[in-house]
Amino acid sequence: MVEKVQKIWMDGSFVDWDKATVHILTHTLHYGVGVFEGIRCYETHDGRSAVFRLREHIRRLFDSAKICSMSIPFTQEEIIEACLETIRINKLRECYIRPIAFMGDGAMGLGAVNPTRIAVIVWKWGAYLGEEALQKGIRAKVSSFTRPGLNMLMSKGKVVGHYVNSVLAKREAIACGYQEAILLDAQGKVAEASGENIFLVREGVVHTPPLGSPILAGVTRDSLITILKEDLGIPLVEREIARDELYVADEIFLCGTAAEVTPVREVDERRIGEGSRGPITKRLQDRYFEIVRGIRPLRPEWLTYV
Ligand code: PPE
Repeated sequence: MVEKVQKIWMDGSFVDWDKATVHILTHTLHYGVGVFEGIRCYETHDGRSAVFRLREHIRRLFDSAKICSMSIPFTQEEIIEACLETIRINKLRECYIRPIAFMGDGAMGLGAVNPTRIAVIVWKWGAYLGEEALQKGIRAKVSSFTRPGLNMLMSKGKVVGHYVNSVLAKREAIACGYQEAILLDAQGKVAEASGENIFLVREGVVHTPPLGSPILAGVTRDSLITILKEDLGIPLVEREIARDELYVADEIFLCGTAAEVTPVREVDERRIGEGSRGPITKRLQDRYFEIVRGIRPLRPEWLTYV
């Protein structure tokens, strides 16, 4: 259960947690056209709180809205400020931030264009796949569900309805005793996990599917690519990946705002590498946490202090 906080920002003002409700005819509830973000705020080493790559997440929220032909009745700056204010008013040192823009009620039917509504919710969210997952890695299953192709759903948008595919894959994986699902695209190439981008390591080189694949352009993915190239000097290739390349990888890890950097120790009953967190995964994970917590102030522009 999500632990309640005091206030939620809705359409420009704060409302009590229990009053942040919508009408049953909310268009997005029926047809899935809404867009959202997931962002983390960390307590940094000096006790101040900072939001990781807030500007990039809000840019993507507006990009997702544009992809869906939705207009958001606020500027990006206003939504950035709403996120920061929501953290301040609820006095949270660390939290997950969920901005969501949706079509309100009014007209029904697919052609209806109701005014866009927007809210920002914050709550405490610990390790997405568990603390142990970060240390030891998870077991994953290649899903029986396919990631929709590039012209089926718009993969660069973080759109409410897209998550039906992710939820089906995740539920199947859990029902089969795994922690996460890895989805292939319609051509059988590796796409991404249900809520994370995916990387593999082989012979010291890191590989990840390109943005031309039907994957979300993850902010964490982009951060890790930058860290690999610019800080760690580890070679990185963005290219299409076949399913069985996963089976013979030396290391695999997933990344996302919620999942952070999570090692994968097994895929479809094949042990990956030594069956534990690999050395490159560990270096990248350590560096990621040092950056989000401001311990290594290499990229101050990535942190927005609350
Ligand atoms: N792919 C998908 C499908 C996805 O949902 C996410 C984020 C990512 C990749 C990674 O993107 P980024 O967070 O920008 O690095 N998934 C969010 C969903 C969490 C949830 O269960 O809700 C997240 O990590 O916040």
